[in-house]
Amino acid sequence: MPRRLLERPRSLALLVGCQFAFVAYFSLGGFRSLTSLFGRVSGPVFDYSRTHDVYANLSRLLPRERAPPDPARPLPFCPQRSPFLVGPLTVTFSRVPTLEQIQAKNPAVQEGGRYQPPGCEPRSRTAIIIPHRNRETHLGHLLYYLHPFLQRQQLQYGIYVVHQAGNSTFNRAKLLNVGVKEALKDEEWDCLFLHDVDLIPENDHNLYTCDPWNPKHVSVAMNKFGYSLPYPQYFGGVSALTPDQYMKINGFPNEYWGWGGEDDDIATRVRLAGMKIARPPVSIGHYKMVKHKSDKGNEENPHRLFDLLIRTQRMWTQDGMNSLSYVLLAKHLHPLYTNLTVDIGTDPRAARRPPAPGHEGQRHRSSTSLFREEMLRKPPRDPVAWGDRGLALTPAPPYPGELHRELPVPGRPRGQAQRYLFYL
Ligand code: UD2
Ligand code: MN
Repeated sequence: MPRRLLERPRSLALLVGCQFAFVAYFSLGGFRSLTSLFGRVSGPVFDYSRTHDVYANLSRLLPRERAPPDPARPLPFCPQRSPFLVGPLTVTFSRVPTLEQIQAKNPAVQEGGRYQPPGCEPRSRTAIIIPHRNRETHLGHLLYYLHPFLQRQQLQYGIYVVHQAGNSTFNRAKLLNVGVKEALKDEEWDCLFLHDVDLIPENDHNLYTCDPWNPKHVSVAMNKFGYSLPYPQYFGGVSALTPDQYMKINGFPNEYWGWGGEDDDIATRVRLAGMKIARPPVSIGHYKMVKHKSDKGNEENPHRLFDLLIRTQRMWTQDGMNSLSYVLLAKHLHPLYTNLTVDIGTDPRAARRPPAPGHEGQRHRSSTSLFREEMLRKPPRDPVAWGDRGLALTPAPPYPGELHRELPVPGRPRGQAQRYLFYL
């Protein structure tokens, strides 16, 4: 019977086909690898119902009594995989820690928010760059979680907060360019993490290191989007580039004032510079966003879709690091971070609007000189003085339901549907 089967050409072809499929299936690593071929990298499985304290066993990381380092004998490299990782982390926003409390819990962090693992040579020197204005509470949460998170990963790191001075329209991408430029003056960082102030990583296997070949989009699974990627080109939240990759895309655009569009521009730059977007598996890139309303001074950018994004193709080589101009008003080494207060100018499109009453006589002066005068009259809120205000122990913030998983609906309706349409 089998012999007769094999004699029929159709059965034989079927048999060979099955065999081929079988071999292909296993050589590709079974079902999981097949799905990853189609872009659905789920990665290792974690149980997020069993989370760990981000400070658990942190004292094991403290330097032990030992002989002073011998410069002739270099330290061994830190292990490929830090032995201090615990996986899913408990993240809650029920109380805002004071800066003093965070400092006390992180005795190994040095001035300027710097850290270096004791006893081994780190595998990455990572600068975390945070665009900021008027989000002191969020910054308190982020510092509380980020410091022990990074120490667990045995990285050398520094945290930079780039504070936009004044009240003119916010410009996230330009602040990030400033942060990169200033951070690279301090140190030869291997990796630049561009980090929203309100996103807290929920798994310490999400390594704050760069992909050597491609810019990495890191916040792939946020509670805000039901722990999945909202659309394939999405690049918002947290991303990581080596300085080389950053320069290859000419940095981020400087011309996106107000909310939205700049992240899509960056994704397009990556493609135009001949690179791809790398991502950690969805099961690792978990983030919790502190719930917030939209900010005054960061209203949705009305030009973001048509005027600006469509011009990316032409403009990305001209608008970016090579056209960046700003005035650094102050640099302060705070115990938990380096604060850069910066005048990045104002939206030129806003300047074309009729002047506000009472400013007619000043029209001939540049917005920057006016801005500087305003700054000198009323110095920017100094985050160093938060100790007894913004970050002091507070009434529990009003984030009802914050511990619950959100529905896979964008947190805010503004523009999300349009964002989808742009890429469809
Ligand atoms: C989304 C993206 C963000 C960016 C933005 C559009 C997520 C998680 N993040 O954020 O990366 O693309 O859309 O511009 O999808 N900020 C201040 N003060 C302000 C305004 C903004 O500090 O007054 C900073 C802060 O770091 C904040 C970030 O800018 O996290 C993004 O602004 P957002 O949080 O208001 O916008 P969101 O959550 O829609
Ligand atoms: Mn946000």
